[in-house]
Amino acid sequence: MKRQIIDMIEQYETIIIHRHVRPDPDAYGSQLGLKEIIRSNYPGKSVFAAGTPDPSLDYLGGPDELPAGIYDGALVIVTDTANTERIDGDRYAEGAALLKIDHHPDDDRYGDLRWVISGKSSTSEMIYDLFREGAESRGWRMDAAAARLLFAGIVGDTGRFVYPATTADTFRAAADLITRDFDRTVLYDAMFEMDAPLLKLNGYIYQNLDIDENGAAVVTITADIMERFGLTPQDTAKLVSAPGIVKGIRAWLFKVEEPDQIRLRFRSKGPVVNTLAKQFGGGGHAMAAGASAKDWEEAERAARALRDLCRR
Ligand SMILES: [Mn+2]
Repeated sequence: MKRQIIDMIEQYETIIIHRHVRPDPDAYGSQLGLKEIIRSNYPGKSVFAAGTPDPSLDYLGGPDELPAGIYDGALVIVTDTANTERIDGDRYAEGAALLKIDHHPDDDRYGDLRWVISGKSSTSEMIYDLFREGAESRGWRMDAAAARLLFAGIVGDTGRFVYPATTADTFRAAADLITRDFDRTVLYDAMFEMDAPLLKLNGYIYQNLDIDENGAAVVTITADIMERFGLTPQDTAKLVSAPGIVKGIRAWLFKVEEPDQIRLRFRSKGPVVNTLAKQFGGGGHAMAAGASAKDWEEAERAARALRDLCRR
């Protein structure tokens, strides 16, 4: 598969790389890291990063202006994005070929070619593996800028090497990346000054994930918890997809305390959850939906309904 991807990259003069909306360091790291690797090893190619800039990730770089007509005959690569609805930039299908590189479950099998390793720590680690293949078969080199990006993506998606998807291969990739000439201290400052509270909440979510034998999981985030971490209910929305990486999980519910209601966010990797959301006065997509409950009792009913749904 990696050889096939490298062949594909070599075939195209113009390559446009997309990632998901509401980006995180792995989205930026895999997108911009891959761009940097291709650009530095094939100086003749035009390589672009698509998407909306996210100021909180400026320390990693940002997307490019896309010239008119740039998609004609181009290879489009989408990194770290499980389904087409989450792709940032709606022109992703306008190229000559579409390639998906991702580590989430392959529920939305989009693209002419897909390289998906569900359960891998990060897409950035996959880009590192692709680089190794390129280094062996084509003599690819990696500069410090690319190493810094991939390292940031791995650190971000593993919660600093804590989450269970962190393997010996992840550490081997990181071990190689840190031998390249970038300043980790400066990178850490930029990464963790910004989102230390979110990382703490992320850790809290993994530790308190109430998952049953049918793969139904419930996360409860009270006002107390948010106050302890210095976060708002809106901040918690950034983490709603996080449990998707947990082994055996099929569908989950985030219950988030707001001033006058409990926000319910349903996510799924199989069971259709928007019907549940509708039962509680909300709606949304089959795999991502939301509603609100007037009190904790109603929120608990939603949790029971989710567990019932996964039992079927
Ligand atoms: Mn990721």
